[in-house]
Amino acid sequence: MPQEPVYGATYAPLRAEVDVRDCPVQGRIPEGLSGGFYAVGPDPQYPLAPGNISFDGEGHVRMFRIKNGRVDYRSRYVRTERYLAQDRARRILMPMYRNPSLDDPSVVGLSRSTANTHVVQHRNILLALKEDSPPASLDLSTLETIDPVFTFDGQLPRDRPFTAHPKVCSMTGNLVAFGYEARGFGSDTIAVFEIDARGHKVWETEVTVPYVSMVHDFAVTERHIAFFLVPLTIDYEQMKRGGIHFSWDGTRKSYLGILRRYGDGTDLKWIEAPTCGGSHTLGAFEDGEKLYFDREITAANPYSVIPNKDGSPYDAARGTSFIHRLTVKLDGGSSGLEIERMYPLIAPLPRQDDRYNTMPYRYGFMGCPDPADPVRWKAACYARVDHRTRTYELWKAPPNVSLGEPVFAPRSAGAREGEGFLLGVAWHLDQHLRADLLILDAEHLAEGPVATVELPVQASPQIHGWWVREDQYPA
Ligand code: V55
Ligand code: FE
Repeated sequence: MPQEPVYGATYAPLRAEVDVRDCPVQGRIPEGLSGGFYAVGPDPQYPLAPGNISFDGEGHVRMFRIKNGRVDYRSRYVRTERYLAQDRARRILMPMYRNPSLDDPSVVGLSRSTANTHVVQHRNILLALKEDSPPASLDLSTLETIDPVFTFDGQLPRDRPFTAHPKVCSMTGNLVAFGYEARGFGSDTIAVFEIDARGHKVWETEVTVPYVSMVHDFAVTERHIAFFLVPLTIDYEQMKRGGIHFSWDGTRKSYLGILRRYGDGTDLKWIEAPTCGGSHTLGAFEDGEKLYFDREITAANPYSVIPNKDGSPYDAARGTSFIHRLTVKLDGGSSGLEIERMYPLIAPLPRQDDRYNTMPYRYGFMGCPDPADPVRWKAACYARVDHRTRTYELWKAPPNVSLGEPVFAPRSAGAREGEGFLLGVAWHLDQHLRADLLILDAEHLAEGPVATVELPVQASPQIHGWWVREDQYPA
């Protein structure tokens, strides 16, 4: 059964690869909604080894392909090098999250990627991402794995990490990405780079971090790149004891780092911030004078599955995420960081209209518990926040429903910001996790789904998802 909370990611293993043609639809698929909703999550190929965490399950990708009012569903495991080796051996060969010291000797030198965290379209392929490795490339239509270690034609060395949260630059169309621990296991280097729409690496630089920790996401604006370092630090002692890669070290400060795009990285400034956690970017932009970095922030360790270094138990209240705006002057100084909580919504997986990844933007979308419900964990909602009015609109799901991270699908390539649909998966906790795809009008969320696409079974687990418009598929 899924862990709490009931909104956000659902981690219950499924293992079955599923094909359903012409899923039943309640309501009507909106006119003009054509494309694919892709998502991925960890779905352990074999039961997790004792002490291992859900973040280490093998990546299972799924797709709702929507066209001409019909919906076909398909899911496939990513055939990573790890998956294929374990499939042949019929057992786990890499038993601990990002700790290779316990690996079976037969897999030394293979990619450890689970490809389980995010999927992003790039040119004519789907990239399945795990932040410790290069992407895996998949066929957009069949979900077959094309290349388990996709190096952008040799431009990314096969031992280089690639973030699960690259951005598509709204102005250039470049895929802007980074990898941390870039110069080998435990290194304090982040490599930052851009791949243009023709697949060519057009820029790369390297910067150094104040301490080595999980750098899960970042911010890209027209002229700058920002990292927010939180103390989910590498823990060598824990790994020596056979544990996972990270623990939460609440004795460390957080840091905001800003550098210029297309520079050599020497202008990077780290600005100290109060100790806090959180992982995901909602949106980011600059206005010439200031940079604005909107992201979820927690008071302490955001992950129940990652230990606190001091041995204290996970604190759910201090681990909840709220959307904050980080504002900083772009005058090259290293002070004046402002951090403001924007909304009372608990929202660890916020998303924007992805056509605005690097630009001023107005709307955010997220799953969250009902802020008016005293039993906060029991009611799942989808919300749209409006930065112009600092208000939000909610749709509250029926009871016993867990909602996955939503994605925004524009009504058309040229639609206004936020004009389109919000898509998300609802797992029914009282129906053995049988799932529906919900389609809501993103400008009228409170009215609830305009279409509900029914699966006969559980949907595979999900962390993050991506929308591919019809015009983005290869001809
Ligand atoms: C996250 C998830 C991961 C991971 C690191 O949600 C961070 C954040 C599914 O694996 O490896
Ligand atoms: Fe993420």
